[in-house]
Amino acid sequence: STAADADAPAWPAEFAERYRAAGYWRGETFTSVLEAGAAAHPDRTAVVDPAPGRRTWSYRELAERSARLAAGFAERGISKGDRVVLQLPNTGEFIEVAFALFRLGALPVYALPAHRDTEIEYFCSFTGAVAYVIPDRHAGFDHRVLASKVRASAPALRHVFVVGDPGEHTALADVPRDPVSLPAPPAPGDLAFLQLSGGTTGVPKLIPRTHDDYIYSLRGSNEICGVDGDTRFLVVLPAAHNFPMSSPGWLGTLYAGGTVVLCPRPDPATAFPLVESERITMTGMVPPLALIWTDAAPDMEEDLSSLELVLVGGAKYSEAAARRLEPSLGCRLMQVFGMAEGLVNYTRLDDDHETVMTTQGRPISPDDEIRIVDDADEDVPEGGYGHLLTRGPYTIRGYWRAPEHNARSFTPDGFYRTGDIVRRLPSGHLVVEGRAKDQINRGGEKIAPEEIENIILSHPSVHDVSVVGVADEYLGERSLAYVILREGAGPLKPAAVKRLVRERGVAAYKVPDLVEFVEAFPQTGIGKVSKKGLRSDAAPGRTAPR
Ligand code: J2J
Repeated sequence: STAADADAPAWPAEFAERYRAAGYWRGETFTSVLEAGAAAHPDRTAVVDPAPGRRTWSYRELAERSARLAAGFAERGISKGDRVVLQLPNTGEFIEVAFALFRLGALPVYALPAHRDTEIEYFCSFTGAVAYVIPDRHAGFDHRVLASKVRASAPALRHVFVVGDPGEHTALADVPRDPVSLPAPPAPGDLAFLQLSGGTTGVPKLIPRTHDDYIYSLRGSNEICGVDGDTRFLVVLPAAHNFPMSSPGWLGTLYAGGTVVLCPRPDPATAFPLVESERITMTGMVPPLALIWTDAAPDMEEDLSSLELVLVGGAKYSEAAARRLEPSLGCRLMQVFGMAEGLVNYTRLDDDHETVMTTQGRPISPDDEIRIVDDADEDVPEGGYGHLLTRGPYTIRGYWRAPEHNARSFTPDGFYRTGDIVRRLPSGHLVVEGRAKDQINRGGEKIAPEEIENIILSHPSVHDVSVVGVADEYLGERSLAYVILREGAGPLKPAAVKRLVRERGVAAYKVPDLVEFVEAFPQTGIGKVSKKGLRSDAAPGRTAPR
């Protein structure tokens, strides 16, 4: 057993030995990587935060500032193994705070800026977080008010640190930055952070990643994508997502000694001027955003010629859309099919054009084990499609503090059940054909129907509800809530159902796009709600959405 945290199932010793012997796990940590970068190229720019006045962090500054902040956090009583919910937008503080926590061995829990009361209260109480880091206001929302509410419900929460005006909390700027002594640095097998799963259940699961395993995925990603010291990577998706963090993302770029530029909003009007002025070479995004960029580029004035590579993934990218990206943006496309639990597949720079347009890539590592199985866990014939199971040097062996769920989500021999339906080409490339898990993929944002169904069920007029994904030309899928009203209940408007979900305090992307009132759900043989039936009802003539 390798991970230092008893709450996280670790790789069995023989696997850990194999991964070390193969040179995948090299004994590095995020802290040692940053310190090595600061020693090798201290004055090179590590991070650019363009808004509202351009701020930069050299490698030396990022290392020094995050170490000082770590000392300040330590003085405030934050120590190794403590959980800290980190909810910051794409700003330099996000990266500085993350490295400060890595240095202490405290675990960032990566919340998204869109998360609201329900999610944040859950993260804080479930993880027993001791601190919560927020912006004062972001996108019209006052995070300090939410923080005050959360403090009342999460007794372990001792600190709220605010970037900006702290209100009744503590300003991050007031955390002491004196160079005081620090505890021992983290060990390579330690947990580094808790990432959020897309989720299929009422509450999201937390993904424990170690320094060793994650850094291997960064190194592999960098090699595949050609990331080096000259790379200028634009973070357009929320920095807390696994994709912009590691594929190859801001952590991959920092690992290679490149420059990370944080984009406050992903729209072309914000991002294109930054591509031009910061001479961006690489970025990654979800298919709906890639479509917006593709459509916008011909009519925009900005010079995008610095752009060499755009990664697209997180949801199925249609072949038609893929074929339009390169001519429009004047750069290469790479498809990526990844998951925060581990396995990441990329098309390769030397793949032929058709492969890049029509597949979702092949795994990073020769030791990523892939099984494609039927409902009985038997391997399907080569080339057929089935459930994707995987295990390997950077795929977790279980979620954090979730033994019952782990028994379902992992096979007894440690393969992760991805819930994706794929087929494999002779070249090893995977094509994502669909999904077997109860999840909606709304343009790359994942929604667990059960979480939203539970909220709608709490309405006194609601007898039953089923939330499903329906095909959407633009988002790939959007969400539809089928609602059965109680007999004799007064009429309910779709808007009232949406309001109920919104007012419960969940991320806006989880509010159902559509609400329909029905008499009954389609039934399967065993009398359970058939979500598959609902989906094909909702999208006549189309295959079940992915
Ligand atoms: C179809 N479905 C895809 C793709 C992910 C890189 C890229 C993406 C993620 C990510 C990531 C898909 N085509 N190209 O973490 O490092 C769906 C699958 C998968 C789930 C994982 C990364 N790329 N998906 O999206 O943890 O269903 O990670 O199992 O958010 O997204 O979601 P998530």
